[in-house]
Amino acid sequence: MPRTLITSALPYINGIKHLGNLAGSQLPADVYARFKRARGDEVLLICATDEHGTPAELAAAAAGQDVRTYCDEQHALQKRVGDGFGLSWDWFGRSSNPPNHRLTQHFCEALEQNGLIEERVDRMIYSLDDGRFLPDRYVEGTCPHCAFPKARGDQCDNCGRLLDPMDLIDPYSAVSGSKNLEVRDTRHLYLLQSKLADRIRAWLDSKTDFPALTKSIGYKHLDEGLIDRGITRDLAWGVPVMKDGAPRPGFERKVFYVWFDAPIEYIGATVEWSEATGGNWERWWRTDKGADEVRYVEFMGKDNVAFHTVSFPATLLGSEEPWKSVDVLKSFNWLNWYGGKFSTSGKRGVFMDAALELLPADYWRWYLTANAPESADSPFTWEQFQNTVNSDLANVLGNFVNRILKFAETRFDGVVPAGGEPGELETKLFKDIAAGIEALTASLEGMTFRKAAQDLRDLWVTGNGYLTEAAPWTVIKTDPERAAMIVRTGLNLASLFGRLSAPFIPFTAAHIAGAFEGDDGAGWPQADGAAELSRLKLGCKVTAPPVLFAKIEDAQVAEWTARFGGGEDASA
Ligand code: B3M
Ligand code: ZN
Repeated sequence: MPRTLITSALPYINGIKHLGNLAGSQLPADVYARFKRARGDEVLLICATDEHGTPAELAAAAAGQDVRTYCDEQHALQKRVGDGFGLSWDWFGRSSNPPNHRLTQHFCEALEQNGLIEERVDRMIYSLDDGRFLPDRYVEGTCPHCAFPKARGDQCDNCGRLLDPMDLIDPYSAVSGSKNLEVRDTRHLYLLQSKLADRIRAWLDSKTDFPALTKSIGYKHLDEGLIDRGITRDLAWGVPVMKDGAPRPGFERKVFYVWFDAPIEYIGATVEWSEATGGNWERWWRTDKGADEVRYVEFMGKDNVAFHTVSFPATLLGSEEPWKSVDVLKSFNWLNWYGGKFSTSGKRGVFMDAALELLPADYWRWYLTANAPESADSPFTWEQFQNTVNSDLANVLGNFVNRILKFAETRFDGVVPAGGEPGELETKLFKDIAAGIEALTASLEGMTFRKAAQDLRDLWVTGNGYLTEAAPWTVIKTDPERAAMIVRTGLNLASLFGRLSAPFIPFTAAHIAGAFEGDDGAGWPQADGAAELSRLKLGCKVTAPPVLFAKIEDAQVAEWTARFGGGEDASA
């Protein structure tokens, strides 16, 4: 059985994610995982909260909580919302858990043994008013590359460049706003990435299945020249820096940098899963223990790609140990909020918890997959959301399923009827459906999600067209045998649509499967129309499900626009 390991960007702990985060990482990971499971792969879908670093400390301070309590609560919250969206994680771990601590310390040790770690004395920004160093996001200022006035110490949100806090022009403390800063000496561990540049490039060259966007980001960073990277910070919350089983002298009040330990949590979370379920994490991660047979796929927004094509490979390669690395890294552009950006800090846009209060998960899942920001940034608008939901889900899929099941209930005693033989219309339908299944399967295998949604929608449209043309409600008056044939085909189409739709809209797919007695909706259909459209047992009981999708009314759009904002903040 093929084995597929699937991960996504690990959501930061500092608050519920917005729909833009979901669209480019956790949702496609789940769609792909559900598809691969249906195809019979052994799948491990791993996610976790990324809990260390300055964002966690700052958010906890803002919430008036100690960091651990804050992280406990936020982790539970993110888990609940993820479950609500149907994200079918095999494990949702925490980077603050012991396995990640152990692994992070282990990697540093291995890197040091290989001559890739050096202690250096750094000049770092110290805030006299805050009485502390200001690493990463603790300091903000003007970006030296694009002059954006609110660049964070680790990265500029405007131009995407990775920064060193010392690069910022006119820096100020993110905690207090104080500009009363000075530069002080502090000792840190450096990972000598410069020594690994050639190996990382060769590694990236070897990743022939990486999409163009991913490769271009990786090469851009390599071409800019790899500099050695500080992997420790003057912070209290994080993975302690150890040496020979004891706190490393001089590093007692320091921890590893969040971006050093966060990707290691992919492995850490798998260890957590192992410990909790009796699984075997090594056969997913150690190529000497069977992981060479794993296909590892991951999903993330473009801002995270450099860390996964350069920094994390540096950790894995530099360890000289047989770790599995990613085979396909599918990256996404931005889903924008109208013309501007979703923003966690600016609270602009719809967040996952609020979305679920408005409408069931499948409405969002469908929209976000059908409009995935794959080839370019793409905007979320309420109007487009309404349009997509109403035309695809309510008018096409929902209407089809309801129409055929109601008709079978009222005119065929609520069973799959026997009688009749396929005619010309069915022969054509079988061919179209086979071609459609083949296209959809290829799109999902290729992780082109917009195209996959388009393929699925085309299949629904084909089914609707067939039913309209075959018109069983007219035929039944003159030719009941023929009507039975059409209804049987229509019911099989509905059941087929349930299975094909399951990766995208799993809750709805379960409702559809529930309409057919003895149908578990599992498995992935073959590209064989005749076979797939005669699957249901003759005489099997069918029950029309409640209306699958309610149309979104203009009044709702008006209300949501007023509540969440829309076009008016396009330039914000
Ligand atoms: N937590 C970034 C983010 O939430 C980061 C991803 C980590 S992946 C190891 O956008
Ligand atoms: Zn910038």
